[in-house]
Amino acid sequence: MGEEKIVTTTCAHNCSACCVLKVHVRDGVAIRISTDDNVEKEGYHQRRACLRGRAYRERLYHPARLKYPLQRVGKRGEGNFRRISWDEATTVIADQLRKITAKFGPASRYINSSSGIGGVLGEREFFRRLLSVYGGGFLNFHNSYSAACAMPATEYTFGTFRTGSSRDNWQHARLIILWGHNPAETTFGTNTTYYLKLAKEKGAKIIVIDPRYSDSAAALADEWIPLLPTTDNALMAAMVYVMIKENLYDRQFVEKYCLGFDEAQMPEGIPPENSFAAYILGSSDGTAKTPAWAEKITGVPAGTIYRLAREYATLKPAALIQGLGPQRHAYGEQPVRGAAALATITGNVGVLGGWASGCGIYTAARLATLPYHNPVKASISCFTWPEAILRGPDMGPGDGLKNAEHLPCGIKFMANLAGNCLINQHSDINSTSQILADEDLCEFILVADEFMTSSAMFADLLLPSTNFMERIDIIAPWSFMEYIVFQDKAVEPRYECRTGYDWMLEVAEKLGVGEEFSQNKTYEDWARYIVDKTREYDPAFPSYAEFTEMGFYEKKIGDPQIAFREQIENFDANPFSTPSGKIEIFSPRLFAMGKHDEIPAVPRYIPSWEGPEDPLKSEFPLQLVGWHSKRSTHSTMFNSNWLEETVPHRLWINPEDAKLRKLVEGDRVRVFNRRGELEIKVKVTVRIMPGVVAIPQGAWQKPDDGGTDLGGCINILTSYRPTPWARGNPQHTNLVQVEKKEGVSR
Ligand SMILES: Nc1nc2c(c(=O)[nH]1)N[C@H]1C(S)=C(S)[C@@H](COP(=O)(O)OP(=O)(O)OC[C@H]3O[C@@H](n4cnc5c(=O)[nH]c(N)nc54)[C@H](O)[C@@H]3O)O[C@H]1N2
Ligand SMILES: Nc1nc2c(c(=O)[nH]1)N[C@H]1C(S)=C(S)[C@@H](COP(=O)(O)OP(=O)(O)OC[C@H]3O[C@@H](n4cnc5c(=O)[nH]c(N)nc54)[C@H](O)[C@@H]3O)O[C@H]1N2
Ligand SMILES: [Mo]
Repeated sequence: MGEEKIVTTTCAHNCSACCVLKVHVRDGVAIRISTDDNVEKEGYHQRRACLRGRAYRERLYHPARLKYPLQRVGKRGEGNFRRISWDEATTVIADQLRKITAKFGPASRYINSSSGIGGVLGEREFFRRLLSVYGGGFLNFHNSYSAACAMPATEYTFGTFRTGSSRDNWQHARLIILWGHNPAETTFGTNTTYYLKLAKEKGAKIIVIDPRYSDSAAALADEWIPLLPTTDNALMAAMVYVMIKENLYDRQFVEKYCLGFDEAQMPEGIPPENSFAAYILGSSDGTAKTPAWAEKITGVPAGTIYRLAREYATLKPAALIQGLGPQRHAYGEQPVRGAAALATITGNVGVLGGWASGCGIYTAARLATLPYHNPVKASISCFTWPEAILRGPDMGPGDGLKNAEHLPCGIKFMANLAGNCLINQHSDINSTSQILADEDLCEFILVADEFMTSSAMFADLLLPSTNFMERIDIIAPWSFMEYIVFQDKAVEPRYECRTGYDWMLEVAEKLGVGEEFSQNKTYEDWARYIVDKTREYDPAFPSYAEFTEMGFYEKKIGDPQIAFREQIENFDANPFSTPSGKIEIFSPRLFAMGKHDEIPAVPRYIPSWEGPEDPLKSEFPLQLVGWHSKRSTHSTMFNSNWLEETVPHRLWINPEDAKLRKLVEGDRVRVFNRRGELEIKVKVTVRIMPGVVAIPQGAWQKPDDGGTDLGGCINILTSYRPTPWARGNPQHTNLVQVEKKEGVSR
């Protein structure tokens, strides 16, 4: 038996964190995975990995891994493939690129949003480079499935989406509100719950606002306030109502830093009844947004709303930290603008222990990316790719198209690399499958993955990838980006699996652009390039040799970093980067869009389609939300039996709703609406409020012959109806019915 060696690396997937994985390797085989066991000391916190990273060996050695390139036989989407050689595979890609580019031009080529590889040397990054050196670029996308609404809503309010501060701020907060935020499962950067626990130890009260009693509520909260999904803005508006009526908001702060809170700060030329206060008091629409009004909509008792408003306005400083769940909804732009308004009028922006709210991105470190130049400027919202396939040339700026009045043609070449957003992670699987199956629409679909996912089933050509244990890369967490990690290679690639750069180089050579693509660099040379570029931004960053030896670089920040501190401390010299230089509670740019019902200029409660006020509720009475659970990162790891044992896939349902349907724990049910149907077992629990059910997102779709999904993938039920302004994904907004599956024993 050989010696055991330990290779230190980190997960590559998209949970937002980068924790320490120590891979114990003997005779080339990973025999165990442990994690950070360094001694905790002042300034050093362990970056301990969660159950997913610790369970990675099952994925690495999974018998179902893709082993060699596969080419489709039969109809697209049926899932029949034949084995081909890598030489054949790269020839097919080169031929298709040549043909489709000649026929339709560069804007017909699209690289789908994907998050399987978090490192900067991922397949998607290199493919962008390939398409920029061959054939004149590709159709861009903007937004993300993660924060489609949060990013623009935050930017329009504060002039930037970087509204996060460093987490050591929280120890100075007296109150923390986790609003639709569940970092105990979603992590939001390694150790976020650790910082929240520190804050609690120092005396902060923690309130969680979520339809579910989430793991974060269980682990951290002094109080859980359940509310019906899509109704956050009604609760927010009523809080503002209380603050105005009881004169609890920070008037001086509002007068100095805000646009359009009340009549006094409205921009010139806009009728004053458009102010936020006019909406709240009902002078513009005849409805005062009282706690009694909000109670009927949200399900939160008026008394609780009064108390919450008073607490948030008076326990200062206070941090209202929002997750991204509330914005993955039909009118997801509004809760983000609403929370930002609350943080602003309570004077919690730019102060130690406060929190500006909004999407809360915080970065200290900066990591370089691969170079590419894309001459195509047109960009679609990433959620709208099925529309771009179906009716690309008819899409215009009203459909979220940027930098173009229309597209020259639909998407004809689709590259889906390290992602599952063709099917599993995109909405409305049944209608999306039809679009993808039509070979006259999109002419070629290239997929690279480790497994036969539901997206991979639609590939014309399917490539087997290495996983992150089988290659090096450089990566940083996307939430609270304070450090950069070297992802070391632990074991050799299995079967015929290859890393993206490797096969793309072959494609580039077949297209006659090998040297332009590679610049004569090996894969590792590109890692060196990234380090050298990163050192240009940050001279303290180590050399490649030092970095790979240390495995880790932390950007030292010193005192707590506070977003907008400069603006608040010296406003005249440092206005906000909005057009008015102020925090735009009233947004003149949104007002100018002229779509006041769905894209209001001040944050508003908009009764949602498939929300609690939709008449469709008589047929589909339950609101269904998804959530990002600890057992997987999206669909990655959902095929792990180890994790299924730890966290079984269940529909959460309240005992009241279960009783109505004569359901008991573990019963198998049908969950359905007009878009589709799935089967799943139930967990009957008071951890979810009545009227709402929840299914973790990420389960693998497994359709039976009739199209019912036996895998329990929520996206068979979700809607493709983009949000009005961001054109984002409303994947938590759904009405469904739940029925016991007859004839099935538990
Ligand atoms: N373990 C794990 N961690 C992950 C991921 C993962 O897949 N698995 N994914 C990562 C990625 S890419 C992202 S974008 C983030 C996602 O992070 P989030 O978007 O914040 O995660 P969600 O679980 O969708 O939503 C957070 C909470 O919002 C609640 N919620 C749903 N609807 C509403 C509503 O209308 N109002 C309120 N107040 N609450 C609501 C949900 O019950 C949930 O507890 O997580 C990251 N972290
Ligand atoms: N209903 C609903 N749907 C959602 C969400 C929701 O909250 N509700 N959340 C949305 C969000 S926030 C996001 S970010 C998206 C995420 O959606 P995706 O970006 O599709 O993420 P994953 O499902 O993790 O898919 C990643 C794929 O990459 C593969 N992979 C992993 N490592 C490698 C590798 O090294 N090489 C290659 N080639 N492949 C690899 C995995 O096997 C997996 O198939 O989902 C969105 N979909
Ligand atoms: Mo995401």
